[in-house]
Amino acid sequence: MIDYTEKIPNNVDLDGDRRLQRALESWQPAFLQWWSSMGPTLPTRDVYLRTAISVGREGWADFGYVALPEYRWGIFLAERDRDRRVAFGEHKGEPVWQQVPGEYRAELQRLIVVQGDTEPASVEQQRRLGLSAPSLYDLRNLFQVNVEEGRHLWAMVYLLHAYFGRDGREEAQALLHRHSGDLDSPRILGAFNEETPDWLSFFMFTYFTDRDGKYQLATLKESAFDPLSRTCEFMLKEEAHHMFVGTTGVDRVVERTAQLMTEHDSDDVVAAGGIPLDIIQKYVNFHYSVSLDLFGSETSTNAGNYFTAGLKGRWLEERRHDDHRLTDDSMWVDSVEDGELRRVEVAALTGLNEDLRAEYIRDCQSGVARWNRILDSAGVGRTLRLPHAGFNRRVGLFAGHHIAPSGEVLSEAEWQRRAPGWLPTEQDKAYVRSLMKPVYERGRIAAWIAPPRQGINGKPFDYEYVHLS
Ligand code: BYC
Repeated sequence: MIDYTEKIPNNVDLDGDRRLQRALESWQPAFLQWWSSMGPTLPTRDVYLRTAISVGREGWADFGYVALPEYRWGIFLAERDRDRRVAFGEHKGEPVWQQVPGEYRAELQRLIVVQGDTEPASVEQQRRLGLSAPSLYDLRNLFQVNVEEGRHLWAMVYLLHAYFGRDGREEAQALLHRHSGDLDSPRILGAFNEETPDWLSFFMFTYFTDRDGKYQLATLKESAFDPLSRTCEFMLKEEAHHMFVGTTGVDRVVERTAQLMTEHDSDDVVAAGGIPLDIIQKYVNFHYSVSLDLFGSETSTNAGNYFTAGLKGRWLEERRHDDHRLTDDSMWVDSVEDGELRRVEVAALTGLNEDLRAEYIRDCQSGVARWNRILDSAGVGRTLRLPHAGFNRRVGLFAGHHIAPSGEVLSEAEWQRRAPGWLPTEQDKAYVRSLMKPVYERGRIAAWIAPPRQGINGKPFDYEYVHLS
């Protein structure tokens, strides 16, 4: 169980390590200051939120009204498995590490900092969305995601403070000083410097970008550094709700658009206040492609080194039927050569980012299949699709090339001419923004989105999920 009598709720016996406790207690006011200046801008009295109360399988969360700044951000690690052994790389079979081995210190710290940096970044990106939520239900879900991203920041800061000494404490400070989109001090990864200016972007972000989070956390859960593994295991539990917000959010936008298309027997749903399918497709194209960049380059010596060292495994590592070392294996990756797409054989260790990305793409495909089922059952004879993995890429082997959603390699001029048909234009974004009017009456919902099938924690949709101040 988690100790909530402490200033920092935790299940890591913080009480037993006064130095660490003091260090984290001195970081806490900086975090709260960051939350008040960079967190949600909409003033609220309280919000119906879940808070973690244990890390066990059953009943780990408690629901109730909480004033946002009083949310109990804490440090929760999944239970320790005392027999756990390294599952891959050159240390395969050895007991997992409870401390950071000196030779891997820099790499581990880097991975933890990159992971930690994304969490506050997303809160910053989403800070103004409360001003235009389509319903109280959605507003509550936004805040739930935000407080949990804040807690995920705590999770990484704990590791930095507990295991990386002075460098770790400095990195923990820096996590509050970089800001999404800041020209002088931006967030580390590309997608986290993009804007999330409207709720369609928010649903796409929670579908595509949070899903990268799911896959990256799952590979860090495999880590030989046990405290990181246990931290990520618990984070993944919370992450499931973020996926749900994205999946059902896009479902509901598609459902509403399909409804309006059939009602008006037209693709043009603008007059009826809906979001045209073409715009939804462009948002899919954008968010999917920037999220593909988050996996790093298709060929990466970093990825191979992390794996060999035991720092970062593969998706479901223990279910893979190979030697879990991969020193003699190879795989194929797509690349552009002489203006054509080619398959290139690379060492399996070098291709690990691509291995993970392939799992992610399969998962994304399931969302598209869902949305197409919604269109189909509404009788709309059109479909959404994922663009080619090389489309709109800034990182990796496709960066610097222009690939159409169909996979066709284009010249610069051709790309410039056709890109407005594939990526949201200023006009598209302005239209979506024009729909973003807050709907804060109980049980009501904006016209561009369908209501959810059910509410949160068994409550109805028209429950008063948020009390505004
Ligand atoms: N933007 O060898 P390469 C989440 C850098 S999301 C900018 O190709 P590597 C969440 C890279 O850092 C999950 N820079 O890649 C979601 C490297 O720089 P250095 C976050 C990029 O290292 C929603 C250089 O390019 N967690 O949790 O194999 C809401 C060469 O890189 C980008 C993690 O990412 C980019 N997109 O892999 C809230 C897990 N991509 O080191 C939260 C931890 C690459 O040479 N991170 N670069 O200066 C990692 O595992 C790896 O750092 C990456 C990159 C997968 C990101």
